[in-house]
Amino acid sequence: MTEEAHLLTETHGAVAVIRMNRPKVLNALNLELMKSLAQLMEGYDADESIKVILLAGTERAWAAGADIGDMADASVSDMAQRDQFAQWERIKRIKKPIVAAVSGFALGGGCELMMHCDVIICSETARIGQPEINIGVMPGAGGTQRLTRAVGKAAAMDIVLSGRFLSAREALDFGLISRVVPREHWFREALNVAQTMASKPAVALRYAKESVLKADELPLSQGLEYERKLFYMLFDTDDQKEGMSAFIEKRKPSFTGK
Ligand code: CO8
Repeated sequence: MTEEAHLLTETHGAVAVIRMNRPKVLNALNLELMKSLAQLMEGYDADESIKVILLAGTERAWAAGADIGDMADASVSDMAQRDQFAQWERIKRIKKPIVAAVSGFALGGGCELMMHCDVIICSETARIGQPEINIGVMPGAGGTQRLTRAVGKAAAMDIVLSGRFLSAREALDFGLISRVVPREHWFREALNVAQTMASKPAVALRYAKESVLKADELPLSQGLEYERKLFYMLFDTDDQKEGMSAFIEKRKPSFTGK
């Protein structure tokens, strides 16, 4: 395990694990952490030996939001000059699947970071919310936009305007997260999900992620066209030939990622 500022990294086969590691402030997301996170993810995105990124917090907190201490005295121009959202844009552009392993608090910027991930595995202990309203602000990294697309207007208004915390079960019912797992297995289960995903053909994984994300951006007819083009393009890959031949020959496929 190596240490990179506030992040710890390790690899499990083709899964790169990044653990946020500011436990004293419940993994509050300061600029340094976000910069390192974007940089690490870009590195893994370019690394052929890595197929899936797993982002985790600690057992007590995934992340309790942006670092309030860093923002409390900031002026409008301080905030604009810091341009923290540039780091979030970098994370948005990662092409490989990102699995979130969430335990404990996922609040404010923490909830928004969770929503930047593709598959969200939560311990039953998770407490999820956008409590910015309680400290005089509002969500700023997608909490009014991605959340509304994920859960619909009525639930998003409830979450954002009340600042209340959802349980993992409630978040699952709202469609905000992918799975809830027992507290003692939260990391292991998320790693299993990531490792299973990493055994799939790499180009299909990448196009499938790209296509699902387009559903938030495009009208249905354009989204369907986009999907169809990517579907056709997969017939240019060795893994499509291998996957379909293996099915017909009743054997396990051996994917090369090409
Ligand atoms: N920032 C800085 N420090 C924090 C944060 C935070 N977001 N959250 C917790 N901490 C610190 C506490 O100050 C405390 O430090 P210390 O031990 O030195 O007093 C330590 O973490 C432990 O926290 P608590 O003692 O409060 O622990 P509790 O178990 O009593 O409570 C809570 C846990 C409920 C999570 C509570 O800490 C809390 O409410 N935290 C703040 C949650 C919040 O409001 N989050 C939203 C922040 S604003 C935001 O995210 C805007 C995002 C905009 C986009 C991103 C741009 C960068």
